[in-house]
Amino acid sequence: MEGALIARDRVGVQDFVLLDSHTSEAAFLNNLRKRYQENLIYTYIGSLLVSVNPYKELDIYTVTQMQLYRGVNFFELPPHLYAIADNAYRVMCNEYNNHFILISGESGAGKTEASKKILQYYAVTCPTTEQLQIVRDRLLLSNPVLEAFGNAKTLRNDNSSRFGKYMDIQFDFKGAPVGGHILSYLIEKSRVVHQNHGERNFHIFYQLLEGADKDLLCWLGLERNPQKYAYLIQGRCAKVFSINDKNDWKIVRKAFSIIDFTEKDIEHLFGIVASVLHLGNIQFEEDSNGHAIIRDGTQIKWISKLLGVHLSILQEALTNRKIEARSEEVLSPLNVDLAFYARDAVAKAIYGRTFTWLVNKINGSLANKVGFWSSKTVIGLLDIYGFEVLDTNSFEQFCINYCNEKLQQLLIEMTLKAEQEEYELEGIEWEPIPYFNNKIICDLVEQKHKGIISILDEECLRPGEATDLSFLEKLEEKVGDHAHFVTRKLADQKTRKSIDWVDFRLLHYAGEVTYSGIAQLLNKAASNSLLFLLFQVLCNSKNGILRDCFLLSELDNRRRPETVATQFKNSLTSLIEILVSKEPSYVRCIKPNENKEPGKFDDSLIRHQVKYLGLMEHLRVRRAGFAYRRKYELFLQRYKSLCPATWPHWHGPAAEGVERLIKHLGYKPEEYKLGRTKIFIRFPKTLFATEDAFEFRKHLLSMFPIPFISIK
Ligand code: AOV
Ligand code: MG
Repeated sequence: MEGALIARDRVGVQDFVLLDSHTSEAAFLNNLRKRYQENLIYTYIGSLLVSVNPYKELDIYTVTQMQLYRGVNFFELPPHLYAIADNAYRVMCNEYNNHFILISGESGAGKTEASKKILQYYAVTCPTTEQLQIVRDRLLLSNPVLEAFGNAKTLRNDNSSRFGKYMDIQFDFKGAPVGGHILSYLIEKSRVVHQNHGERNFHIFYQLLEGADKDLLCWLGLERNPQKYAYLIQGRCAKVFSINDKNDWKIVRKAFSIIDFTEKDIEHLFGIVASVLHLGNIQFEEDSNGHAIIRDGTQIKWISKLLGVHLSILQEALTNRKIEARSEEVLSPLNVDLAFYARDAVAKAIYGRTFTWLVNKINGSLANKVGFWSSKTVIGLLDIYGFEVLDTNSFEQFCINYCNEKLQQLLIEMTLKAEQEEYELEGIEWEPIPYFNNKIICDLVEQKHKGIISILDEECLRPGEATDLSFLEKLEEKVGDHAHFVTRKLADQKTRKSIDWVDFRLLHYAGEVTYSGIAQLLNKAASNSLLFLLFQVLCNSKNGILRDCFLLSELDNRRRPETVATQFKNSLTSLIEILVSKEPSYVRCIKPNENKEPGKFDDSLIRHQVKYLGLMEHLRVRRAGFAYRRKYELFLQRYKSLCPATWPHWHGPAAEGVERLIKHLGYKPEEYKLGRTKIFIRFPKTLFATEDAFEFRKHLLSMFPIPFISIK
C-alpha cells in the first residue's frame, strides 16, 4: 500500500478525475509535470486524452505495445493514444456507428504525430487480407507525400502542417480497413513565394534538390544548391538539423509508386515543382516606357519546356494584362511591380491547385476497390493546423485561427454544453459548471452580414477602391464595440498595447492576435484581370496535371466567384456537419516549451494552454458527471442475456427492464442514475464488469447453447 502511494506520488495519477485534492489548477499542473518528468506524456480526463509533446523518441509505440492495447478495456492500461484508437474501433465494430478522433492543440503540440500513430495502430492491429494489404500501405504512405507538399519548417515546428486534413478510414463489416478518403483545407500558398526569417518553403523543394539524381535535376534545369533559388532563400535556413531531406525524398519516391502514380504523373509533377522555382528566379526590369520586361530569358525557356507552353505567349502573359476597351480586348503592359505581383500570384495558384490535384489523386488510389457495399463504417482523423501567432499575421493566420475557434466551439458544444444540457433534459440532479463559450468569437468572424468575413466580402466587391484602411473603417463601424475586437482606437483602453492604423486585433479563445494586410491580399477582382493571360497559358499547357487544374471554362465564367474567405467558411461548415454526425473521441495536445526541447516543462506556457483548452472545466464536469450513458433500449438489447428476467425477451418498458437487469447485476446506488430515456453510469469500471460478463456469456453460449447461466 505504502509502495503504491510512493509510486503515485512520483508518477501522479493517470486520470485527473482521480486527483485527491480539489480540482485546482495547481494540482492539475503538478500531476501533468510529475508524469511528464517520468516520460508519461499521456493522462486522461475521463475518456479525453491529454498529451504533452515529449520532443524525444519514446519506446511506447512498438508493435508489442500496440498488441497490448488491442481489445483491452480503456482504463486497464496506462493512458495511450492506442487506447483511444482501440476504444473508437471497438465501439464502431460493436455498435456499427461512425467515429471521429479530434486532435487539437496549438502549433507544435503534437497533433500530426498523434494522427500518424493512430493510423499506424489501425494498420498494424486491424484484420487484413492479402488483397487489402495494398490499402494499408497506401493509407500509411499517403502521409509522407502530403507532408512533403503540405508541411514546412516554421519557427514553431520543424514539420508544421500548412494545410488542414480530415481523413476517413473506411472499414468493412469484419473491421478490416478497405479504403480511405481525405479532405484538405486551405493550404498556405503564400509560403511558396515568401518565408519569414527562420522558416522554409514546403519540404518538397528541398527534398527534390537534395535527393534527386543528377539526371533528373539536369532534365528539370535545376542546380542542387537551394541558395540559387529566390523562393528558397528568404528564411535563410535551407538546411534544418532535424530534417533529412535526402532520406525523405526516398520515402516520397517509394510512396509515389505504391500510391499508383504513373511515370508521366511524376514527370509532370516535378516539372511543376521545378517551374515554380524557375518562376521565382525571373527578374523584371523597366524599359524606356516604364513597362516591365524580363531581364534574362533562361528561366522562361525552362518553364516553357517543363510545362509545355509556348515561349513567346508565356513571355507576353508575364508582362501584360488583358483589358476591355470599347468592347474590345486589348493587351496592356504591366509595370515592374505588377509583373512581380502577377509572377508570385501565378506561382501560388499553380502550387495550390497542384496540391489539390495531389489530394484527389491519392483519394483515387485510396478509394475502396473491394466494393462499395463492403464499406460499413468509418473512423475520421482530424489533424488541422494549430492556433498560431506570428510577428506578422495575415489572411492565412486569420483562417487558421478561425478554424481553431470552430473546432474549440465544436468541442464545447459536444462536451461541456451537451453533457450539462443532457443531465438537465434527463432530469438528473446537476449543479451547472460555468465555462467560457467561444461562440461569441465564431459569430464575430462568420455571422451573415455582420461578421468580419461578410465585411471582407463586401470590400472585395469594390475592386481598386477597397484598401486595408477602408476595410478597417467598415469593421470599426460594424463590429467596433464587440468585446473580442480591438482596433487602434480602442487598443489602449482594452489591452494597453498600441497597434497600427491598418491592423485589427482579435481576442481569440487561445490569445490575442493582431492581423494586418488582409483586405489588400484579397483584392481578388483586380488580380483576376491581372492573371487572365497567365491562366489562359496554363489551360493550354501540355502538362497533364495543369490541364486538370486550370480549366478554360473557368475563364469563360463571368459569374463572380466566391471569395477565398467565404469558401473557407463554407468548407468548415461542411466539416463540422461531417463531424457532428459521428461519435467523438478527443485528444488535446499540449506544447511543453517554445524551444522544442525534450524534458522542459514550462509552467506558464502550459498553464495558459490548460486554461484556454478548457481542461479544468472538463475535469469538473467529468468528476461530477457520468462516464457512460446509453438509451435504455440499446443498453437492454446488449446486456439482456445477463438476467433471467430480461432474457431472451423483455416485454415491458425498456426502462423497467434495465432496472431489473442492473438490480440483478448488483449495481450500487452511487454507481448509476436513471434518467428519462437513458441509464447513466458513473464509473467506467462498473460498465467494464458488465461488458466482461457479457463477453463471457457470449463465449459460453457459443460453446453450450443452453437457456441461461447466471453470472454476476
Ligand atoms: P503539430 O502538428 O501539433 O503542429 P507535430 O505533430 O508536427 O505538431 O509535432 C511537432 C514535433 O514534435 C514533431 O516533429 C516531433 O519532433 C515532436 N513530437 C510530437 N509528438 C511526439 C511524440 N509523441 N513523440 C516524439 N516526438 C513528438 V502544426 O502542424 O505546426 O499545428 O501546424
Ligand atoms: Mg501538424
